[in-house]
Amino acid sequence: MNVFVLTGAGVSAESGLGVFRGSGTALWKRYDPMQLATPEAFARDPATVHEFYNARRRNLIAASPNAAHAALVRLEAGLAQRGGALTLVTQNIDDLHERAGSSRVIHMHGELLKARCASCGAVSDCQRDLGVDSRCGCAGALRPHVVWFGETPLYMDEIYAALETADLFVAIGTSGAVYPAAGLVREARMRGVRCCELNLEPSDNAAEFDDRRYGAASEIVPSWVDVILEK
Ligand code: BJW
Ligand code: ZN
Repeated sequence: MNVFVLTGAGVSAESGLGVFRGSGTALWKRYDPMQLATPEAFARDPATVHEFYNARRRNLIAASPNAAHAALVRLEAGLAQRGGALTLVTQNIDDLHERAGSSRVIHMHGELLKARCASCGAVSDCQRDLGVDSRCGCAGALRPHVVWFGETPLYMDEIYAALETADLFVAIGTSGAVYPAAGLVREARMRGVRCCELNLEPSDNAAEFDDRRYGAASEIVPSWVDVILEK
């Protein structure tokens, strides 16, 4: 069986990284995304945008993967043993899937521990704070390697190709509010693929899923993986 998993901020919530939408502590309740997560905001006020991502980068470096990340590592190994495969696509810019042990993670919204040169496009590892004076070898300004509103998400061809061979589509901890990620369930359905949602509460596109399980990711992802690997 080929399983396509799409994860969102909910999978890392219990690792202390926070979510974007929802209750009072959610990032986009406290900050305006248009002032922090658009290319226009970075052009207007790069220092403020760097400050926002520097704080999140420090928080990420201090965080650890949780039981949901670990369960997806077990799923990858279990599917491989049975002649299948896992495609793990994440909207998250954290590296908690990798740190848990997932071997191939497709980061469609980029990676916080990488920087990109705004001039030559070179991508480099980045564990430190960035500022307006941070420069690439070519002297171009460095920016966080993340996908902001209005920018094209990464690896879309690879993502659509993986959907072609999927037998099961699973969305974990994502609100279904941001496209094109939120449209992947519809693409999967159009191909006749069964779709399952694992979330704390119903997402904006919950009606598009055939199966739904609600609860904390650290509990429902391990128990769902048990069921899949028993089949
Ligand atoms: C738990 C839990 C627990 C909590 N256990 N679960 C109108 C219609 C359609 C589209 C558009 C439109 N107007 C504009 C657009 C386009 C726009 C868009 O979608 N806007 C919407 C807001 C309407 N999209 C774009 O601009 C994208 N680019 C684009 O469209 O290019 C054109 C194109 C299209 C198709 C192909 C090719 C090109 C780019 C989007 C970039 C998003 N960037 C961000 C910031 C990244 C950097 C950063 O981190 O700062 O990505 S925004 C933010 O949202 C981040 C996330 O990856 C993304 C999704 O959020 P996610 O992961 O779903 O988190 P939340 O917080 O929303 O939800 C958390 C969920 O977890 C909730 O459901 C909780 O219940 C759950 N949960 N605790 C389990 N313990
Ligand atoms: Zn450069």
